[in-house]
Amino acid sequence: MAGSKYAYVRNFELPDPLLPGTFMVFRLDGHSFHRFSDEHNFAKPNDIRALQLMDRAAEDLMDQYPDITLAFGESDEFSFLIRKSASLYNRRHSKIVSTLTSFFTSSYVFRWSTYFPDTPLKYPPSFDGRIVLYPSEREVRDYFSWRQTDTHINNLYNTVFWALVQQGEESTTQAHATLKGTVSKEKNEILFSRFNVNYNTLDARFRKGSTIIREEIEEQLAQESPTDAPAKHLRSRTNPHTRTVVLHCDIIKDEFWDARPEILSS
Ligand code: DGT
Ligand code: MG
Ligand code: MG
Ligand code: MG
Ligand code: MG
Repeated sequence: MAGSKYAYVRNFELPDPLLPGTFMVFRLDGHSFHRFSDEHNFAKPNDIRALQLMDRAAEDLMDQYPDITLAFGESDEFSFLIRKSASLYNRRHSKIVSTLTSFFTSSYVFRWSTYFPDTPLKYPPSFDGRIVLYPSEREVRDYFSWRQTDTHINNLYNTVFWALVQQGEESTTQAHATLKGTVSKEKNEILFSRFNVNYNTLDARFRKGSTIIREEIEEQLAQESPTDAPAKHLRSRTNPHTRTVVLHCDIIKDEFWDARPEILSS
């Protein structure tokens, strides 16, 4: 079948395969959510509705793409681990990034009113997406440790900052100055001595972010550990034998990974 005389332009579309046999980490992040969170009156420092909506969109994405074995989210971002053997869209880079980013975004909008029943969307939110390839389990572990450490650093800062502003009656400029150069221990001390808050007793969702795993339904019931305290179980729409579970637990230490070898195994 001969194409039209214009069809040669197709040759300018170059293949963009991702290296086989490597872990893909797909991360998306809300575009200009500083503004979006202001315009939609997100609570400071953490809006539970906004965080739960992010978790829900991430669960929708995991349900749609069985190659995702793990997700981790904080603030306006989510990271997804795609198994190294995945042949998803023939590992075409743009196809994967654009389709997954689009699906997450439309789920976020689709479910908005469930989490924000009294707050109409003022304009369409968008997310950026990227994929980074990692050759071994070590880098994947370190990647997720990096994100959870970031969650801790940001949340501690934001918690003290908004306590100084909302309860300490400091201006935002003063609060920034108060915190400038302080280490974690000093931030914890400010929270405790001035606001009677023990940081370690704050909601684990805020301190540890959201980790989403996939579990077999029967097995999971038998193995449920009280320390994991699953916040929610969502039965898969695409595979009725599994469900996603949102956890707010440590993923830096070995324990989490040792208990779930399937996350990294294929
Ligand atoms: P970007 O990602 O470069 O397009 O710019 P932003 O503005 O999205 O910046 P980013 O991603 O570094 O920081 C996330 C912003 O989202 C940050 O300004 C705080 C806001 N945000 C995220 N979650 C919450 C929340 O639960 N409550 C409030 N008040 N703001 C939040
Ligand atoms: Mg940014
Ligand atoms: Mg952002
Ligand atoms: Mg962000
Ligand atoms: Mg098409």
